[in-house]
Amino acid sequence: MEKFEHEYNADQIQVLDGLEHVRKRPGMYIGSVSIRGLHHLVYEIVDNSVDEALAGYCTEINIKIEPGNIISVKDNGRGIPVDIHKKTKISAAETVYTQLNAGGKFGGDSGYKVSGGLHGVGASVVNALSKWTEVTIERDGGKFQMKFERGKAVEHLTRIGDSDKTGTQVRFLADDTIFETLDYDYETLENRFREMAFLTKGLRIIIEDTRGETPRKGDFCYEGGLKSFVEYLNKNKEKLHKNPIYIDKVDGDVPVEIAIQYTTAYSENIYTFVNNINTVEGGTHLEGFKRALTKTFNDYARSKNFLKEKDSNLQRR
Ligand code: 0RA
Repeated sequence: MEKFEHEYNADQIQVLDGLEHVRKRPGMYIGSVSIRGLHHLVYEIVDNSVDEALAGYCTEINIKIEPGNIISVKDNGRGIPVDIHKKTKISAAETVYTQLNAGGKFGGDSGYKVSGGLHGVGASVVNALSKWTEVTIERDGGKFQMKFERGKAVEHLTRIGDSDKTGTQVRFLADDTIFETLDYDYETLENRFREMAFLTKGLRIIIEDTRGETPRKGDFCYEGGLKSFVEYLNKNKEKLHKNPIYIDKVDGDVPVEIAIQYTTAYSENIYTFVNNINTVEGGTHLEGFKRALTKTFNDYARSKNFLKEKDSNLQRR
């Protein structure tokens, strides 16, 4: 294959420095180069599609683990913009995949972003840590494609055909000189994407593993959002009431979603998420919620005289 010779200007040198640093210190960008870091690559790419869903333009995300541990993530969003920057002559799409942090520049104002990831740095980090990356975009009546090797463009964005659809597909092979293993654990990914589907009401996420003899597949779409999540978590438990208590509200510019169901279990299970990220150590959001819930119970108990004047308040755990 013939490769482009091209001279780099100052901005592009900065770009190369950035991606080279990602390859030199991958842990700083994805936490580790163990299987956790490997899975992180997939989450970063899927987060971009989830952002497009949260902006209201994407209804379905298809994730595939292909033979050879190639990952494919395809969405039916608007497609990453393909227009060419006048000065740099580089497409917006290529910029997203080669500039650390460029994601937000193009995706920032498209509705509210509540997906986690590494705040838009995802795509270029994944690109830098992949042996190759291939991005296919459908929009504006065309099908466009670009290819990278270890973060560097080997084929700039080119129109390869017509299309009446819109969307983005990313395929990548993680770099085995960086990662300890390329052997994705299907169940880990499936659990994460089931959870993502619960957290993004109405979004359909399909994951397929076609590496082995018997392909595996998960197809997740929950119109009930967190209510469905709680029903799933409690499916084998004895419930004290049939329907979870469910709140889905926007307060100012803060969307809040809560689902609660009491069971006969002795231990409680509380999961909290902020911007789609599991906040395993809790935080002020959980603290405030618990305090408000306890106060509500106490106020109610007193107003109904379940708690007499001499009684002390119900205490939270
Ligand atoms: C910014 C603007 C527009 C689309 C996107 C970002 C976008 C990025 C990703 C990454 C993965 N899938 C994506 N889908 C969309 C569209 C702007 C417009 O059409 O007006």
